[in-house]
Amino acid sequence: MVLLYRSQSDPPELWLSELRKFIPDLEMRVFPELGDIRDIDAALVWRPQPGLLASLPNLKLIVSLGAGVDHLLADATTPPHVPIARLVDPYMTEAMSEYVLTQVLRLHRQDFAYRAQQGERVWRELLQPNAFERRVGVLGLGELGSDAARKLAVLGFKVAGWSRRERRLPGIESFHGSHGLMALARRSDILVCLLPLTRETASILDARLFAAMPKGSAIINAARGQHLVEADLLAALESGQLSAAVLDVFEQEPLPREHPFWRHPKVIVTPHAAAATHAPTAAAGVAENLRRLRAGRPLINLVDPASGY
Ligand code: NDP
Ligand code: OXD
Repeated sequence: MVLLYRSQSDPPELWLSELRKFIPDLEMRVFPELGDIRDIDAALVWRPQPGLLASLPNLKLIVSLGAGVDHLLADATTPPHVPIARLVDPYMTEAMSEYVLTQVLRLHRQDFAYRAQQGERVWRELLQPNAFERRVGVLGLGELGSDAARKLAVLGFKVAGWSRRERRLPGIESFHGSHGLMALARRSDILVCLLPLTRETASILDARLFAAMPKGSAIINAARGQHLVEADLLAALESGQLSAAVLDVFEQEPLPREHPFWRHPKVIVTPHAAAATHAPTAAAGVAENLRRLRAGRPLINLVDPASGY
């Protein structure tokens, strides 16, 4: 028996019908209707209420209904003996790459400056570098980062990426480990964050990193709000060290109405919308794990709690 806890935008009936395409006899309960909790062996969750998972005595699998699992690992009540699988959905990967390409092109083609000029009715063509003259750095070369990096390279940008372990991707300069971070920052005119939120990556977008980047460079954060030290970003924009920021995720979501990012001329805000979970495309991967659980076969997309992703 599967428990569904908060399906974000998709209604529970949609999850059930999509999952039943793969497992016709699947039974599902939707929180808060728990029924007999001893029946529940798998939970599909997004930011579950603390203590809920620990209260399920026969739980054998937790599935995050998002790619990130920081919401589960940060909760001390998440039972440590139950494996956690995360969402890996090729359509989510495509959606994130669309977001990253849109925002990199917006920065590359000086959209901020042209919008400001339009506001003043100024007709002035700006000097436009070619894509091969623009260095883009991607923090995180996992499911999302590697796809975005590859597509940016196809557009002609000079792309480099950063990962924990050494990665080799065709046409992408690779950096890894803590020593690689500053080297990547120094060569990045546009820096895209697609890291999981872990102990090592929290507050990684900070004054030290911004100071290492070329003057007038820009950042895009589509990972987690806690990657960014917001006060450091505001200071870097104020000093001109950074010229712009595109932010999809925030320390506090929804972004409070009084937050300075809303009206900042050098900041673009999107409401954690870069790559949403969609039951019709995510269900195949989730169902595969439920089938494996039933059959006692090895699970896929498992998270390593020690590394935090
Ligand atoms: P993956 O787990 O596939 O990839 C993570 C990447 O980050 C890997 O390349 C990994 O390195 C690297 N990494 C992790 N820790 C470190 C570290 N300490 N130093 C250097 N590199 C590190 O994750 P995904 O690509 O699927 O997702 C990334 C994040 O994107 C999610 O965790 C989530 O927070 C966010 N997200 C945001 C969405 C939105 O709508 N805004 C939607 C979906 C996801 P290595 O390759 O060596 O393991
Ligand atoms: C995710 C997200 O982690 O939507 O999937 O942020």
